[in-house]
Amino acid sequence: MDKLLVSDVGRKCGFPMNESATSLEVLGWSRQGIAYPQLTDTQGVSRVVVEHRGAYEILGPFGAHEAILETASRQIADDPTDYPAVGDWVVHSLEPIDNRRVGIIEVLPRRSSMLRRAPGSAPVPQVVGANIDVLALVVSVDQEIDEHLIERYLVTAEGGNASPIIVVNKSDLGGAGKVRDRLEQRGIRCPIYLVSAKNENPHDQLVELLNQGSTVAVTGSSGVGKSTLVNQMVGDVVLATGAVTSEGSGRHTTVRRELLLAQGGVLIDTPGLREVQIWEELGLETVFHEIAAVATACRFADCSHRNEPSCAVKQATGDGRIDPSRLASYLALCEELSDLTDEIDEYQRSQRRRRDARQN
Ligand SMILES: Nc1nc2c(ncn2[C@@H]2O[C@H](COP(=O)(O)OP(=O)(O)O)[C@@H](O)[C@H]2O)c(=O)[nH]1
Ligand SMILES: [Mg+2]
Repeated sequence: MDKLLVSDVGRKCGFPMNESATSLEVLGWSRQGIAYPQLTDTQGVSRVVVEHRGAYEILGPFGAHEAILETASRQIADDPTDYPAVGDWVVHSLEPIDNRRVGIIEVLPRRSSMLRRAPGSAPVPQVVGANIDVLALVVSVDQEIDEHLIERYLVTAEGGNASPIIVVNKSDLGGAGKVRDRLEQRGIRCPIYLVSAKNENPHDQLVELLNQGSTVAVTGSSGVGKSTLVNQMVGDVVLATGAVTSEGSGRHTTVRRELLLAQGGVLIDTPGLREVQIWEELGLETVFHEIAAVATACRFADCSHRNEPSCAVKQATGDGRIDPSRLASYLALCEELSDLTDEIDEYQRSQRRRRDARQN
């Protein structure tokens, strides 16, 4: 593991070590099972902690730096998901490539990625969080629990290869057990923790999770207590180093880090994660396990569970084995995905037409 700590490479290059130097281990590397890349003497590996428009803050064995994409990697990045996102591990130059920012040469293959539709009219995906081990969806006892929204998050997590958990916050107000019972009765199978972010001590199971070196992304609606929870987990010591200063335009701007070290692990709190829109159907079967199990008995393999004859899912809903509200939630997500597929097809056709027109 020595190789991953502040290494001889930096010293050899005379690269100024800044005091934020953080080992990859501390940044959550070891749980991720990503192969360490071949590096030259003038390259390092760091993790993206904040993404700005076209620029990044990275943290690693060589300290905290502002970074931009190398020209060569900018040319490779023709798919929006090729660009670095918060949580990514990147290979970068040790020396600045303009007079202050280091250059990102490569984004290492991701173990997981949280996708949403990119802002703007084109139906293209955007990575809002990368290499997340656990997606913690926070709900609270003093806000209406929206099961459809919860299921949407669960599908996004499962589809992106992160393990979901549900955190029922503000348990000090009472009624948290009831929320858990309701979710479990509905058929939601992921771990559900009852916590109070206002407690002096953070919740044992969350601490345990971070202690294993996990990267945990926190998401949920406004007001459920995400910020309070993150502060509770992070504690004062790390918060003090939680801001990076950049001397960009001659004045000091404090940048909010979206990736924080906490309890031996890593917490990610990106605003983009709060507007997830499902992008792929991968997680549907896992989240709606009871529907998937029954659907194998439908007469048609591509049964949409709407009007087809001999639909086992409709039958199971009729005789109470499947909750009609779960089916509604499932069908709504299927319809959204099918609309998205149509939109992507149309978009790609128009792109092709435009390309052909240019060539003629
Ligand atoms: N009673 C109680 N209030 C909480 C708890 N966690 C957060 N709050 C309060 O809920 C409000 C919203 O919290 P905040 O962290 O800003 O929510 P966010 O929008 O999800 O980041 C604030 O007034 C917090 O003090 C909790 O565990 N118990
Ligand atoms: Mg907040």
